[in-house]
Amino acid sequence: MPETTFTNATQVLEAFKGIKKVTIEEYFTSGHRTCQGCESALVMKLMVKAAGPRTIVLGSTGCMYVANTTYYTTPWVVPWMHTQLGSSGAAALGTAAGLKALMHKGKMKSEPINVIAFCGDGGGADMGLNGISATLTHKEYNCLILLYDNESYANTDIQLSGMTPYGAHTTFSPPGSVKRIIHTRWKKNVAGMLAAGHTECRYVATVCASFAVEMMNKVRRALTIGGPTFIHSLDPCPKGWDYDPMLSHELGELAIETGIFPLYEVDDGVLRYYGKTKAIIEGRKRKPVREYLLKQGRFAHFTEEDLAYFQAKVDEMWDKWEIPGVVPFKRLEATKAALVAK
Ligand SMILES: Cc1ncc(C[n+]2csc(CCOP(=O)(O)OP(=O)(O)O)c2C)c(N)n1
Ligand code: SF4
Repeated sequence: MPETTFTNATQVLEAFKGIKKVTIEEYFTSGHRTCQGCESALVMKLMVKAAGPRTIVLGSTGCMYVANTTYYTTPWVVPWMHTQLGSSGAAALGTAAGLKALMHKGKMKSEPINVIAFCGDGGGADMGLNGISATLTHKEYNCLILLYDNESYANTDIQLSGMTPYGAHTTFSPPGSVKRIIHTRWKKNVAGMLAAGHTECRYVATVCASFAVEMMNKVRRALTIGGPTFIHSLDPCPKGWDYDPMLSHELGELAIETGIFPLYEVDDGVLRYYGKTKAIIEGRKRKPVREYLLKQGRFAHFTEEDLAYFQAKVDEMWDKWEIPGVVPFKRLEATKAALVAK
């Protein structure tokens, strides 16, 4: 076997200390055809800017594949590959394993290369959840899976997914005069589920591009800490959520300020809340969910009763969950007392 210097090391990407320290180079540029105000496109741009040039990006089918690679045009400056709708986990793991094998055998220069696979909420939280779960158990491979969550199967015309919020109007859940609320399921808690269920995965985080530096730094941390890691990004989508594209940034902020989408990371088993979520934990009042919901046409049919139900579910997440916004179980008082007594 040829000599090799392979170490399985990751790139060391220090956190950007403020917006002025963010690098100027872009690796997701012009040439895409996403909607005006598309936050998922911004997530792609920030994600790869944070990762830098020695990065391979893989993407499952969805808006970020279709709108970004149409008729021989592409905004990607780094190597990029499309993978099947439910396959972001397998693509990430396979690519990381392939690079590792080639470098180990001396068939490729040994250097840390970032592998990032992205998926939409349909591709990641529904169809590809099993593959992501499997990947997060393979701690010997360095790869990041980023789920960009626009809360619908957007590319095929806004069908509801397991991440669509309660009551939202989608092409599969149009409100009618007889039945107003068609979609009655509550959104999955994917980041919490993956963090709690994969104890050897060293990094799971939630992000929102309205808080761009924080978002890029979480990507940098995930790639630096290594092993398979996971980030969930909430992305306002003007087409699917039905609002004026200029409100994308504001809606991202409101999702955090109302407490609907908590920002946190689980880093080597330690949970840290971020930004306005941290402020809420420390006592800041959450904004009422109606300030977020009523800016979006997909909730235009909501009555006071629907708003109250939504608010109560979010309140429950903050007031009753064992770890607010992350872990929903409640321990029995007797169990808590027994643990304290030990
Ligand atoms: C196995 C499979 N089923 C269905 C499709 C059709 N399809 C293409 S994109 C897409 C929507 C994907 O939704 P999501 O993952 O949420 O990404 P988004 O379009 O919202 O960016 C669907 C259903 C497909 N490409 N492959
Ligand atoms: S439908 Fe939504 S996610 Fe898709 S390109 Fe348009 S704004 Fe972006």
